Amino acid sequence: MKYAKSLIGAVLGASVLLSSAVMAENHVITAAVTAFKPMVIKIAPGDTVSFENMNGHISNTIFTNKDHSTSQYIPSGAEGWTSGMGENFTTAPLTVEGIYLYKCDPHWGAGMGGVIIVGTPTNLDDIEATKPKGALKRLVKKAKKALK
Ligand SMILES: [Cu+2]
Repeated sequence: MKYAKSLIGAVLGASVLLSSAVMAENHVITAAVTAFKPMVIKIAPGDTVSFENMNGHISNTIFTNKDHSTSQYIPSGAEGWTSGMGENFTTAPLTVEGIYLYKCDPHWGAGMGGVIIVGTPTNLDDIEATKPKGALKRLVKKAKKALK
């Protein structure tokens, strides 16, 4: 009986692992001239995001401030990314829930950036507390609109 119980446990455990692996999705964002499409996506924790048509573009979560310091607008405990120039890039599974802002360095002046919302937007208040300006402010506005 003890053996049967542990066997059932093992089978259940394996099926939970399997279903979460099967359920993780990959979402595609396409670079188009000076925009990422779609600009805002909502995904589930554990999903991945692929950037395509990236010739001439970068996907980067590291933002440079006026004083040359850097900021990331991602949930605490999450890992950001910087793709290579022109690289069709796929993120690691985004497991930490919250809002991830990223931009394209060569076209950030034209406002080329995007928003990935993973599960619950845990860090929206943190991002707003930084009083984002310009293109960054626009990204936050788009994120809030998507959350309504
Ligand atoms: Cu670009």
